[in-house]
Amino acid sequence: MGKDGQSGEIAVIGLGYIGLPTAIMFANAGFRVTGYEVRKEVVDKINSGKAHIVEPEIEELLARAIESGNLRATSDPGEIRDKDAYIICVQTPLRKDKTPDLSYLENAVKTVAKAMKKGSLVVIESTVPPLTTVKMAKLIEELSGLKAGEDFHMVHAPERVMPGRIFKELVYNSRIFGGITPESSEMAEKLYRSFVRGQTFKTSSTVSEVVKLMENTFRDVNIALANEFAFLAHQYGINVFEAIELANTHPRVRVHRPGIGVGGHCLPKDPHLLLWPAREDFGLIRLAREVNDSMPLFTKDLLFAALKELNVPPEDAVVTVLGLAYKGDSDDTRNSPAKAFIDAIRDDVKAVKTYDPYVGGTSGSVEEAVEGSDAIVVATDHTEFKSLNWEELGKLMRTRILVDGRHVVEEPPRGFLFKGIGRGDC
Ligand code: SAJ
Repeated sequence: MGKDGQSGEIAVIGLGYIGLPTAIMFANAGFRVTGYEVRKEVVDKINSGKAHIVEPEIEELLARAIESGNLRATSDPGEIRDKDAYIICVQTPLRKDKTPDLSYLENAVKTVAKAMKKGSLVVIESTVPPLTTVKMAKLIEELSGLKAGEDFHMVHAPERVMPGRIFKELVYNSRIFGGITPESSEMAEKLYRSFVRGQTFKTSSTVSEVVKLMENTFRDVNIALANEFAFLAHQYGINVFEAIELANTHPRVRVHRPGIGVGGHCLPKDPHLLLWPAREDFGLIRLAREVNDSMPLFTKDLLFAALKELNVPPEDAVVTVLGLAYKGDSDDTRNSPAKAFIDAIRDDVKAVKTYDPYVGGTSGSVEEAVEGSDAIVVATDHTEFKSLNWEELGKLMRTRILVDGRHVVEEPPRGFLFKGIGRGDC
């Protein structure tokens, strides 16, 4: 690493949603970056200047990084030897039993241990259970013979970016550098300030791991609270969104949004990571996960109540689901509540049709998707769905049921039997 910490050679391990944008930022900041990725087709695509993920600004920023010669991708671990810094951005998914699968991380750490040199800085950006970074430092000591904190430096530096705003948030979000030693934190902070303009904070690796998990657990628990407020709105015959809007006029209240569920690769997983190494369990965090995971079934109940009210036998019903992505204006369907909802109704209805403008393999248009349908269920808050002409679409349907799982409808459309999560007033 150059003396200013602003030049040198970096290897980024894992070129996914986080790794590729991070590699691009370091390359365009002047570092020579080698992106290591096991998926050969991804390597080839990146080296041709094409991104394999959808994200605003990525095409031009990747082209600049490749054309400058500062970024190239490889699947050959021999090409990431003796780098000044290694940035690990691999997935840490849950197994079916909700325990973390750290195999991707361990494989990445083993690859780094064999490639690194004395003095290398190793950064784990992946979201990991508390105490993982120190464990990985011990693994590197065993494999490399190097001494943690003396012969190499190690840091947990979690990302906080929101898909759709990744490049802005990589620059302007504040960042935390949790080192196994203060010197490690210092080195990482200097390295990232080559492109980070937000505030930077230094702490221990375990505090950093817990902070990242707290952020998403805080969000998941607050979404569960909003979902319980929605259940209460049905008990009291009120519109929960009107109540939330008024509650949020309080200077210190920020009630989240109720909906068909919590998807993505983070919120459904991170509370489990936070609890995993704990010696005892805690009720609130796990219960919040259960509440959020129950929302697709609550939406199914709304749909079946509507079918019953209009005497449509479920086994005769054709249901159109608008939206497969886990969140609005995204193409990402990982852990999508829409898929959980479809799985929950598939065997009980005659047919399910889908339309998502961002996701392939669905109907070509919303009209085609609703043609002859008995019910529309909105499962994603894509901007496009907020301005649909429901009365016009209703003319194409056999029965006019509309179930709003993402609060895209304010006024129930004329001629429809309308049900919405939290719409106890309808
Ligand atoms: N959701 C609700 N109600 C809400 C907010 C979200 O039902 O009020 C749902 C969304 O529809 C979606 C899921 O929750 O299905 C997750 O939504 P999200 O907006 O949290 O999106 P993520 O998971 O892509 O991003 C989160 C962010 N974390 C926080 O806002 C604390 C992001 O900053 C993190 O970087 C990201 O997780 C991550 O990678 O950890």
